[in-house]
Amino acid sequence: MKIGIVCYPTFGGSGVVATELGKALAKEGHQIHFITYSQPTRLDFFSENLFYHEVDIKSYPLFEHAPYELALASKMVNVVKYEHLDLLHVHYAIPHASAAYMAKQILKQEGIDIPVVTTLHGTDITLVGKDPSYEPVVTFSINQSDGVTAVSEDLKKATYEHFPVKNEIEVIPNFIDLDRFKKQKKEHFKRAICPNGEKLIVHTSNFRKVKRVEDVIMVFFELRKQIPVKLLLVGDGPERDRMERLCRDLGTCDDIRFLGKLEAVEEVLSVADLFIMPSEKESFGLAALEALACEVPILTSNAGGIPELNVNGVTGFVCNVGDVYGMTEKAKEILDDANLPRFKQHALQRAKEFDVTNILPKYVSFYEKTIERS
Ligand code: GMT
Repeated sequence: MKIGIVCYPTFGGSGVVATELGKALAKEGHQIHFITYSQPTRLDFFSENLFYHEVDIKSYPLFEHAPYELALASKMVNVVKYEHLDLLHVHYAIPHASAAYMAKQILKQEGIDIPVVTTLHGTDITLVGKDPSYEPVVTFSINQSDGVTAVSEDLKKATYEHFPVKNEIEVIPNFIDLDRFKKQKKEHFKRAICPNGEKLIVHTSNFRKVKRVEDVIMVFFELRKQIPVKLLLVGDGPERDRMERLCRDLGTCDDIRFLGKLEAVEEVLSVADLFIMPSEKESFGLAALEALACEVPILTSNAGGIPELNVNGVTGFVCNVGDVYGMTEKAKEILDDANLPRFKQHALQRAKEFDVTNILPKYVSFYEKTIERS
């Protein structure tokens, strides 16, 4: 198939999933055309089946905000027309699904019927999408898509709860490439960070409020009173300054390192003993799956779709959002030498269920079904 993939090209989970999906499809022989405003972060290798089309956003003194959606729709029209695409797959509803609808209508005038698949990722539904300033357009464009998928059962449920959506939504969970995300030998790195055999905790996120990074720090603060631990915080975002201040106020700076944005997050995960994801909202929790793949148990909140990934008591523990003391107790249980090897083993076993080779066929058959129907 010839497939156009539209996504955010940044570090965010939806862009990562879209890019990894395109790469995996290309390896299977499909021709993939990425349509984004800059080169996707994970689009890091050459393949005769991968193409990248940059959306050219023209600015003009009249525009306070350049109309990205129009530039994107125009680019979609041209790529579908000249590359003879079979299907457009847009990741994250805003504004990709509505731009795809516009492109579809324009192409219809020229006798081309392009099927559109929309994948809902989370905040496009649970946070931004349900805001009255976007809701009517989001509802409309989901209903106009020829196929809709969501990355978890919880997100599917949330979509039906928040929007008058009539379309059938198919759940296709996120996936992981176990060839890339696997435990690597990085003992020297572990010794440098934990010279006295401390247990190492890792958190990665985009440091937005919804990630509750302060809970990671507070769990660490409580835990540090009881066992020797160190904390690595990977990523960057609006909350980072506040979190650095919190570490200073708590006097924990010597044991916490802020690493900023990292390409090779799997190298850090390879030396971790525990991954914490205390999010307020999380449709799937791709970062937690990346940790599991590197044999790291996960301590998570029970938000959104996380419990569909984290098997309570097996791959880690699931606690109520904001339950810092409960999380501290569970962290201690996981990090106990009598338990840790078992949790690590189960982490890898669970990650294998989400291996790209298991999930890719679900997308391929969804595409085939959608093309056949339209
Ligand atoms: O988590 C974010 O803020 C980024 C966001 C995105 O759209 O890039 O992530 C969402 O999509 C990921 C990939 O499907 C999911 O793993 C994340 O759980 C989801 N984030 C939220 O629901 C908050």
